[in-house]
Amino acid sequence: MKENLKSVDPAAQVLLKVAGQKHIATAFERAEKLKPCPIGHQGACCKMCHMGPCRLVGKEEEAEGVCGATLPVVTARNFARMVAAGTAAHSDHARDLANTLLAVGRGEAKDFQVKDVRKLNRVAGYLGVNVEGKTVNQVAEEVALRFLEQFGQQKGELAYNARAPKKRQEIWKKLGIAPRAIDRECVEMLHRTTMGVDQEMENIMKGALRAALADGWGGSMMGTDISDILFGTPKPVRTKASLDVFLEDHVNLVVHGHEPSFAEMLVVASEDKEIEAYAKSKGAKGVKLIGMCCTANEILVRHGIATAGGFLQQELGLLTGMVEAMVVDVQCIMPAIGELAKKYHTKIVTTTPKGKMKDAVHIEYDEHHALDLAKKVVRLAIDNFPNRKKEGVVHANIKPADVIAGFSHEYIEYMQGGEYRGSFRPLNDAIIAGRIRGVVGLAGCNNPRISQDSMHNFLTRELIKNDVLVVQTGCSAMASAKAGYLTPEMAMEQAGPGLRQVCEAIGIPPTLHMGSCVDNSRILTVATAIAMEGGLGDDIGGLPAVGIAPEWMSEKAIAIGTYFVASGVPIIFGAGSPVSASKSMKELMEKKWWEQLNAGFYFEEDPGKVLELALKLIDAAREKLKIRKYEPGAFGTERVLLDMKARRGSFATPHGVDV
Ligand code: BF8
Repeated sequence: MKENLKSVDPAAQVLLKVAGQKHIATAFERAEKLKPCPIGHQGACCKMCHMGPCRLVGKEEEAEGVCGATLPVVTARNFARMVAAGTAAHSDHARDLANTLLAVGRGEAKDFQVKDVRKLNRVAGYLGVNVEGKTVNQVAEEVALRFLEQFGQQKGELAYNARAPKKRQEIWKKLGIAPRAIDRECVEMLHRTTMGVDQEMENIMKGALRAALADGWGGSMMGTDISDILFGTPKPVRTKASLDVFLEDHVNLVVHGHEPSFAEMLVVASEDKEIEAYAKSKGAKGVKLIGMCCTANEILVRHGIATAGGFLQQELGLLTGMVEAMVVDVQCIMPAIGELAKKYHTKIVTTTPKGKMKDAVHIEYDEHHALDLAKKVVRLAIDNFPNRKKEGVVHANIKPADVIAGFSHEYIEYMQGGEYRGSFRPLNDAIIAGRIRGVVGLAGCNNPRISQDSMHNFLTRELIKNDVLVVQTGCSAMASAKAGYLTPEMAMEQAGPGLRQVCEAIGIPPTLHMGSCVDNSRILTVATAIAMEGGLGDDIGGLPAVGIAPEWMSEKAIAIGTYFVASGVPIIFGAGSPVSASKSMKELMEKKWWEQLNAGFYFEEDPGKVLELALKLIDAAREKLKIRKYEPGAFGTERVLLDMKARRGSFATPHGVDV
């Protein structure tokens, strides 16, 4: 690992050099100049009231703030609030989607239709909505209303809790952490962590587990399902990933953020014939839509739209001087892009009342007039094309990597038996036989305090080499995409022989891009399917599976990590621990949670140790399941490289389209 570099992405390195030459500071330099506050970094700063903030760093567990709150209570409260915020972010995203589905069902959002009726009907089943004798739109309306109830219902539990294995549901009930309603869990967590309410570390963390589950099996799972219903369930598509996807002779329009609805319409608008003609009238050959962050993942897995990368690429993208407009909505949008854009001709367009930015153009998105608004934004970008300064254009001149992405739960199932006999049997058998050692969900952000992509790339490479199937989402998937690990050719070359054989037989690459961060819920669905298939226990807890977020930075990542642990998947986070101030918290998360949840939450910054721990946890799970001990190289060593041309049929989609 080249940790001394700010980024291991060669295109990012070129743009960082350009930033230096132009004396433009980016997050990379700001992170160098501004060291993290050591007190807050460890979770030891309490600012829940105005008697403080009380700084408890370096103190014993018994150290108290003015009110008497101890170090474990303070760190637990800080952690729980991160979970609540992360859950709120994913779930508010889902709420907007549910309202869009409602508008579609009622015929009020004419530019959208239900694209996956089969998924709508399956979801209706989960929610207890009878579909007999109803039109697609009537079902969509009822499903949307049922989804909206999940936020504020005053009785019962979340409907999707029932999608988890029975054993897991019993664990949640026994511990009192089965989520009831999404808003309720977020509100209760904020209440309980305010001054003078919950004074017991373990109880606070139980609340955090419940709030996190309201994200994983609530907001995030709803977000994924509604997006699939409205915009289509992903199946493999081929595209490109790099800071070099901008085209000099095109209008470059970047869509950045998280919610997919407006992005879907921008895809339609940018391909419109009239729009193309308008672009030509301004001297461009057409409009190039480019994704960034999780919106990129959404339109990448459904439409094969190229991505400029993840969180740390947003400033670097603008430094190419080729971005006519960057359309943003919510989450992970750096305020710094506003000032940076002013140094170029780039227009930043905000689209939601929830997220405005000084000096940005505000064009508010409304699903009732989605396509008209999308065309308005694309025209704004086109009008800005003549303002691009030719002399300011920078190409990284690094060939963009090919990417194959779009591995939904449905597609993985389809690949293991076809349209009518899809199952997880082949995957389970391969794990039982030891061909596949285990599964790792590699997810989460980039963080400028870590050499960009270094840990993601190192772990991807080493895990597949060790016969571990890697499933990826969010900025982690972007890191693999840019490094070329999402092409079967390259990944197969690096994969261990057992994993390679299985991937060859099933027709999937060893690194599967499953979507955006809300799509971590797809991993929960896959884990449930593996548990229910048989032969590997009857719960998610105990599977030879681990989740890793090696370069995390967002509260959303903390919520995700926590819901995975609550669901039975051990989790390892790099980039420092936000609870390191308290030994009791470490003890709870690494040990006691194993007794209660059959999983633990670890923080480990050393990449080699992260790998070692992940493999150790996988091997321990194998031993407990009494399945064959993993032996490296037991399944032959010949390098069977996947020839994409010869293998084209392997990536046939359920609808018969090759990629
Ligand atoms: O939700 S991985 S930096 S972009 S928070 Fe943000 Fe982290 Fe990227 Fe998407 Ni997820």
